[in-house]
Amino acid sequence: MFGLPGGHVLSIYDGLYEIPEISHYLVRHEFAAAAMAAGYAQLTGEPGVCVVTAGPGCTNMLTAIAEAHVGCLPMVLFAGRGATHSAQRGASQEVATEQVFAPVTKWSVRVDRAEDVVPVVRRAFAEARSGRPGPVLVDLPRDILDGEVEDAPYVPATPPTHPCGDAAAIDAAAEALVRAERPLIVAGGGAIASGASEEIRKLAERLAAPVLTTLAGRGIIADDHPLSLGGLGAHHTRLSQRLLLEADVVLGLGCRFEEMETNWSPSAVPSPDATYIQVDIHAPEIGRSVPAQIGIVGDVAAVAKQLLPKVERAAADSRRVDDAAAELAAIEAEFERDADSDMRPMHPFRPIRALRAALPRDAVAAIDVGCLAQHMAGVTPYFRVFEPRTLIVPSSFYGMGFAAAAAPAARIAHPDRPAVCFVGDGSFQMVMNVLPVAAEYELGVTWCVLNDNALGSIRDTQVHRYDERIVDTEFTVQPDFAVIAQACGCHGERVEDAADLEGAVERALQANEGGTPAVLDVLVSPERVLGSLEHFSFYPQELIDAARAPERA
Ligand SMILES: Cc1ncc(C[n+]2csc(CCOP(=O)(O)OP(=O)(O)O)c2C)c(N)n1
Ligand SMILES: [Mg+2]
Repeated sequence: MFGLPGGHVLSIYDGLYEIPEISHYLVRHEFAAAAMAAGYAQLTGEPGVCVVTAGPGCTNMLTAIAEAHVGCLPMVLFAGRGATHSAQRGASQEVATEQVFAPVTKWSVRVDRAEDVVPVVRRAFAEARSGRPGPVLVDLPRDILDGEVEDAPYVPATPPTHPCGDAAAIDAAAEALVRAERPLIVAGGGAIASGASEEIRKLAERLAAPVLTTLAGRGIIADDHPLSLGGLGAHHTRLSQRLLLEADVVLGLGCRFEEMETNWSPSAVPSPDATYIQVDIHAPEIGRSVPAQIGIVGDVAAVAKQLLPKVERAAADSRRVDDAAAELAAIEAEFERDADSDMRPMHPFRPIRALRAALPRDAVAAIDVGCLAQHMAGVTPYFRVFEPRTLIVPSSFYGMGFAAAAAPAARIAHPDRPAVCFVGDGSFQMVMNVLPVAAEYELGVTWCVLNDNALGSIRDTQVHRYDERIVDTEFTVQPDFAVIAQACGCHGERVEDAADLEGAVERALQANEGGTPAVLDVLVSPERVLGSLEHFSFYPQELIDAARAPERA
């Protein structure tokens, strides 16, 4: 449970006094409570829970809740509010929070009778986890919280079901896949939510189909599996882009092809000539972004299990995979070359490579927004991800600081695994108040701040689209992040020289092992990768063409 008390919810906190089995993490800003709860949900699949007070305590969570809503992360949020008898009279901290949160939650409910508290809470957990998961807000007036209810036996919330797909649609999909010459699987956050790792790997192997993952889908197949071949949109490589455009049958598993991934531009979505099979647990999602020829409403793992015996006869052609391996190796070699360069400030690939090398396969990574963090650490093969539920990422809401504020939850979800967060200097400054929280609870994570002294993604657009007319995207005063870290009880180091990187990473991870969080403030150059340029429609075509020029390849 993550939260920060206020007068309206003291009854809940008083209850916690007697229930030591419930761990409560006190944050310094409610945004971090919601971000950590969402991060916990992303890493475990179980609802993250928040307790916040009325009005501002509740609205402070809004941005992180919207992120969880867009990212389909289960959460239950308990918020206080004024007593029922003072409603509508302008009482202190009264605002219609159940309405404020309605568009960004699966269910937003105000409880007006003490007898309803227990059934509503039970339903809140069922609702948060069922079907397409999401956040639920339970608004609790102060007098209801102070009231008495009759003791009732504990009845757990009904666990989620895993619906199968329609039999005729499954047959049609299997037939298309068996006939396909160049099948492709695209897996997203829905595949992670359904725990479909094993089934997707088997399907891919049986079909010899490359697997592309959205950012939220990363880890569904290990990035060193020969069929794990990259991402989409801002996270694509020339290989993954080619595979997507050449595919004759695309099997989309819990992915949306939404704007952040594709801009819905013809160069980034399945070819209109391809057969697109879309599997999603949420019926209105079918065909929403890209028209699907075959839509299957169901749980990804359940549907994949239905498909598996029916694609037994698929003629697996491994030549495509061998070619892809050679192309991936070439991309990897370019990455190594950039990471090796002795440019100063250093190339951002350098710290990304150093951290991956120092971390075990099952380490947790949180990847924040911005060019340097998300568009670099988010791309295979620059930062490889090997297991599902080892990644905290924003969804298409794309709020700065979400992953950085959520990062300490990594050590709560997976206490025995190291955790790193890649974050831009602009985004980190939005949420630095999470440092004392991590220190207080000995949540040993490392924030690697990729510091280009700018809101680089936006500055970059001013350079390329607005004729270098830079307005308010560079910082004149930049805090010393290492000193701030130390002042908050964390380990902190600034790294200016690439030669110092390995030592600094080692010291940070060592501090983490002892429960001390760490900040590495790494001064990096404002580099961009081809994928991130090409993705955004606002870059001029000449620039994209230049970046694609053969000398880069
Ligand atoms: C809350 C929020 N405000 C503004 C934006 C728009 N935005 C996207 S990336 C970015 C710059 C991020 O800067 P930084 O964290 O330093 O990363 P960089 O792009 O420099 O790598 C901004 C302002 C956003 N996504 N979220
Ligand atoms: Mg920056």
